[in-house]
This record gives sequence, structure tokens and C-alpha cells, in this order.
Amino acid sequence: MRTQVGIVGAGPAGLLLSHLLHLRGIESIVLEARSRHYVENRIRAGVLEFGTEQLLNESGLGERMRREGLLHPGVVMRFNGADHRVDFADLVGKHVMVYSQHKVVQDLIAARLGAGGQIVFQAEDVSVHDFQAARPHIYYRQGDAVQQIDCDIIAGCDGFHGVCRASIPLGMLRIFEREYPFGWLGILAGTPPSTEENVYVSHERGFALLAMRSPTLSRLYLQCAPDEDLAQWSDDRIWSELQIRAARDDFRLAEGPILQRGITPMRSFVIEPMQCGRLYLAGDAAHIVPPTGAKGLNLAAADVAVLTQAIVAFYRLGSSDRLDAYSATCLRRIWKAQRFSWWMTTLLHRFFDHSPFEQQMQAAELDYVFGSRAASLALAENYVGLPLPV
Ligand code: RFL
Ligand code: PHB
Repeated sequence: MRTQVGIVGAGPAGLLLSHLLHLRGIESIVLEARSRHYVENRIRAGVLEFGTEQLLNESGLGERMRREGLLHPGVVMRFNGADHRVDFADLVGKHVMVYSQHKVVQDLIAARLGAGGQIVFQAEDVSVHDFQAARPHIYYRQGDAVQQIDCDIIAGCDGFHGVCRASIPLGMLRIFEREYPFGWLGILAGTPPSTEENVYVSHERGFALLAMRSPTLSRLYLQCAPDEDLAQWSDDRIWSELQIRAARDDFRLAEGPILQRGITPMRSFVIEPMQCGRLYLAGDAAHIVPPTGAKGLNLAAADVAVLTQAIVAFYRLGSSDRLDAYSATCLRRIWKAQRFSWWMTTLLHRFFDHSPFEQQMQAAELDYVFGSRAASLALAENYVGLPLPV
């Protein structure tokens, strides 16, 4: 088989890239290790930045999002039982869109297949070759048959545990990494959200987040140990811990059936550069942020917006200048999103090894954000998303 761009991974990055390329007349094949059912039902992110929402709308993917998405003009920080609302609309004239990642993935798959696009689900043993030469190719297996795809460009959109980053010789990459001494225990609950906007809670027992997926589904998180044993968390324990951390006068969190639960480790990770020869990494394959800033999916979308422009220039102008600049173009914005995600994480979580001085610094910073329009504006500007680098 032959195509112009071979894409590994049918997450948001790979699917959106394939869609954006198709809109500009460029062919691609997407290879995905999992089944369609699996990727369409994987519950992950929930917050789309203003620019991501615009990108989806402008590329014809916004129909269901406009119907089912929840527009949030602000976000709430809760500390010592008091709320501080960061009003995005007032501070920066923008909002965020609450719309599940798995719906974005469903919409993208429907758009690609509807346009005759090729997505190979359950592709096994995917491997990428000769990307340091002009004729890269990809092998994969389906059943007993090994297939080869010849292409001009490979896009590694296969997430943090994928094969593409691991195929680049280690000596060519610089890795920047930070692990956090906690994780998130997340639940999806079949109960209407108790708040109108997402509420980030700083509490002496640890961070909590009250988020949502729809008018009937709540998404709630608790800071926990990085190696927390989910079996130790009965439904009663989860709800009572959420009630304690989210407490405020006149507020009670609505409880309901827990439909899904899981533990997410927290990590900051960046590789530089995000490319090697004709292999370009995008999304979680190249960087991970702790989820506190709600940036992961949005960074994936920004990467593929930049990569699309560069690939279009490659075919239309015969110039690889923009492809050569891909990593540097993306990384300036990625590092700012990394900084914001690290800052939100550090601001709101309980570090049980902090000295009394460090605890006072954290409390003072929260107090400052609560009391300062300038600090709230900086938070708002970053939360709704910095301008796309295109
Ligand atoms: P994905 O979504 O991981 O997709 C990669 C795809 O590649 C496939 N794959 C392979 N395919 C073929 N061959 C192989 N060898 C392969 N290896 C892997 C995988 O099956 C998969 O389908 O990466 P992508 O596209 O870069 O998208 C990134 C986002 O998924 C991720 O950043 C976000 O989910 C992060 N995130 C959040 N981001 C936000 O913007 N806002 C949020 O509110 C938010 N909340 C979250 C999150 C992530 C979470 N978890 C579980 C990590 C909340 C959570 C709990
Ligand atoms: C979510 O809706 O799952 C969510 C919202 C905000 C975050 C992280 C996750 O910062």
C-alpha cells in the first residue's frame, strides 16, 4: 500500500491530523492498535480550549459539540470553604467548552469514514522504518498477514506508550521529566453535576476536582497516593472523602451510582526535538502534562494544526522549511502549557513532605490568586488557551 502520510494512532491527534489533511487534499492511512469500540468509549479529557473548539468548528466537526457541549464562561477555585470564581468572559472575553474526548473521537471517526478515509483498527505489531531516509515505511500485522505502507511522512500520534518515540535513537532526543508524589482517583457518576462550572478544590486532605460530562453525568477526582490501591476505595469512602474535601456552607455534592473509576498517575514530560527525519511526533507521544490544567487533548490538537500547515507547504510549495521548524514551533507553546499545568498542580495539591514554610508559600499564592485581578487574568488567559502557533 502507498499513501502520502502514514499516521500511527487513532486518538485525537492522529484522527484530527488525518481529517485536516483530507480537507486540504492530502491522503493518509491511520493505524490503530485497539478496536473502534475501545477508542470510541475511552473516557479521558473533558475540557476544550477556546482555540480547540474553534478549530473543530472551522473544520466541520462542531455539529454535535454545539448541541451537546457545555459552554463554561468561568471556573471556580475553592479553598478553606470559600469560592473564588475566575470569570473568563469578563477577564479575557473567552470561554472553554466541556465536551468529552471520546465524543471528539467518535465525531472524527465518523467524519473520516464518511469521507472514505482509511482507519485500520486492531493493527498489530506496528513498526516504523527508514524515516531518516526519503522513503519511510510502516509495517503492521492483521491476523497472519504482514502489510507494508510506503509513505512520504510518518506521523507518530500513538500516545505516551506508543512505538514511534521509542523508534528514535535515544542519543538524538533530550528528555525532560517530572513525576509528582500523587495521582488522581477519578470517577464517572450517574448524577447531575452539583455545580455549574468546574470546581478545583484545595483542601488539607488533598486536592479534589468537581467536573462534569453532561447534564446527567458528573466527573469527580480526588488526589490520592501514586500507587493507590483502588480496591481500598469503596463507593462510600469515595463519596465521603469527596464530601469532606468539597465542603462549603450551603453546598452538598449530589451522590449517585459510580459508573467508572480509575487511577491516573501525574507526570510532566517533554522530548526535544519532536521529530527525526521524516517522523514527526504529535500529542501525548511527545509530551505529557498533569491533568490539572486540562491541557493534554488541547496540546495534541495544536500540534496537528501546526503539522498540517507544514505538510501542506511540503506538498504545495515543495519546501520542507516548515516541517524542519515543526518541533521548535510547537515547543514554545508546549512549554508554556507545561508551566501552567505544573503551576496549577503545585498550587492546588497537598504535598505531604512540604515544610511549614512551603505550606505558607502555597497558601499565600492561593490567597493572592483569590484577591488579585491580575493573577486571575493570568490564570484565565492560560486556562482558555494561549493562541495557536499557526
Ligand atoms: P492518545 O489519546 O493516547 O491516542 C494514542 C492512540 O495510539 C494508539 N496506539 C497505537 N496504535 C498503533 N500502534 C501502536 N503501537 C500504538 N500504541 C498506541 C492508542 O491505542 C491510542 O488510540 O494520544 P493523543 O491522540 O496524543 O491524545 C492525547 C489525549 O488523549 C490526552 O492528552 C488527554 O486525554 C489528557 N487529558 C486531558 N486533556 C485535556 O485537554 N483536558 C482534560 O480535561 C484532560 N483530562 C486527560 C484528562 C487524561 C486523563 N488520563 C486518563 C490520562 C483526564 C484524564 C483522567
Ligand atoms: C475532566 O472533565 O475530566 C477534567 C476537567 C478539568 C481538568 C481535568 C479533567 O483539569
